[in-house]
Amino acid sequence: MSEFPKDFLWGAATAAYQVEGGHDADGKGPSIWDVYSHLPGTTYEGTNGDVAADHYHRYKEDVALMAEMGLKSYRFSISWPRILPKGRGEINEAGIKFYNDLIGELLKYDIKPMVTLYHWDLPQALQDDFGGWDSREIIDAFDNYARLCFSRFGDRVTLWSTFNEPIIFLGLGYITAKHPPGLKDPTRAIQACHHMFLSHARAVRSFRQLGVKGQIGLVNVMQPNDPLTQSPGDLAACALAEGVYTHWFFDPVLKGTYPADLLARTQESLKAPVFAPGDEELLRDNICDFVGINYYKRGMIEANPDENSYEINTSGKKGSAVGVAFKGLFKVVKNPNGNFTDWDWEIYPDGLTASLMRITKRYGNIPIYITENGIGTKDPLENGEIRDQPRIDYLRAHVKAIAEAISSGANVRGYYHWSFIDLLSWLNGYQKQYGFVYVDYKNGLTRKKKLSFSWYRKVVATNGAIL
Ligand code: BGP
Repeated sequence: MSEFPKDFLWGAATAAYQVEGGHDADGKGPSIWDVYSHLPGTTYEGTNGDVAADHYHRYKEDVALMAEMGLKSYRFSISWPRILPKGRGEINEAGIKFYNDLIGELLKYDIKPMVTLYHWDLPQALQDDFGGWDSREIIDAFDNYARLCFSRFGDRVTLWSTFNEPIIFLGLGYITAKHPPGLKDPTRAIQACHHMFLSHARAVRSFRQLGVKGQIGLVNVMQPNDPLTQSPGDLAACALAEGVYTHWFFDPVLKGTYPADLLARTQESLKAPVFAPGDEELLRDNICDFVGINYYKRGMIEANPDENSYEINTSGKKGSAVGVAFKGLFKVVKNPNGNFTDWDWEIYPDGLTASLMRITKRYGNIPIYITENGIGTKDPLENGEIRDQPRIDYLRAHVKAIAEAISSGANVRGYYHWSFIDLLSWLNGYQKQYGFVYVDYKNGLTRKKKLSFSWYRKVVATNGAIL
């Protein structure tokens, strides 16, 4: 017996910068990641996405593997500078052709495309011209880019999301200085975040004005937070973390307003976000159709009287994580009883059930897609095989956790494993692998199916019943 609805979308995901390569092929412009990853000391051992898995040139082979697996849907992102090399203005038709070909290939096998408009690779030209997310000019630029995508691909793509994980690209870009533009400025982070919400709302409005047949949503990383102890300090810190990670990022797109208490507190302490006339109405009138959640781990939260700390484990040496802490607010600490990956991410499937139920409780019967979930491991090729049993164990437990949430009333419509194929991990290089398909970087990027490939194929074929 399967808990999963009949038309449940079993899928897998990637993102343009991490998988495509072809960084300057056929007229593509540079993105902020093309530039940033080439600056010394920014990524693990200087890795970058110049070539990545070379999906740009090998998409047919990759889609054939998806078809062999029986995937119902594939989530990928469009590289903004591939189709608009300067972010606006002149269109690169070769870039449009690539996505048309990819979509055509997917549909040939009945694989439903789910498109992310922004998975972090902002055209560098927009960063140079007006400071990217810092400026309100981004709202028009993003809306024009979204309209271009809707008009060129909207006849065949029916599932769209505007942004992937705003808390990560804005938090790491503007507070912890780990992503471009590499700043430590919380006030600018909050204002940039406001521009992101407005860009999202404008794109949702355009989607409806253009009459695209389908649904549009936004993807957040979901980190359910739990207090380390029941002390009043830890409980208050945990409530704040939950507000920051969850309510701040879901309320504006699902309720059309920021959480009032947190907004007042932020405007008082940081003097941001600053609203312009019309902003409130734009958010209020453009609630989106679904939410995507990316789930990897939970957060254990403690009060933090200490200094800021932004060090994370990017080496894969277990136990080397210092942890993230925000002075006077909260600290994300290691669960003393937890089970961790080599990158110190807690493996906690119950957190996925909890996340789905928290979303359902706060936002009602909103359709939810799990847009990412997976485990980063070092998958050795041994005797020509990749026996990634930890991935299968991780997946089995997490898919069961979803079934549990569905039977308790969560409206989950699909599940996308991260990732379909091995690809670049932004700060962790190619040694942190997530795929069902192995890419042999030492041997001409040949593809090889891992053990998890056949396991997931059975999950898809039985609509989750083999669990
Ligand atoms: C999410 C991103 C993905 C992916 C994944 C795994 O935050 O949306 O792009 O990278 O996390 O993270 P990492 O590669 O850092 O292990």
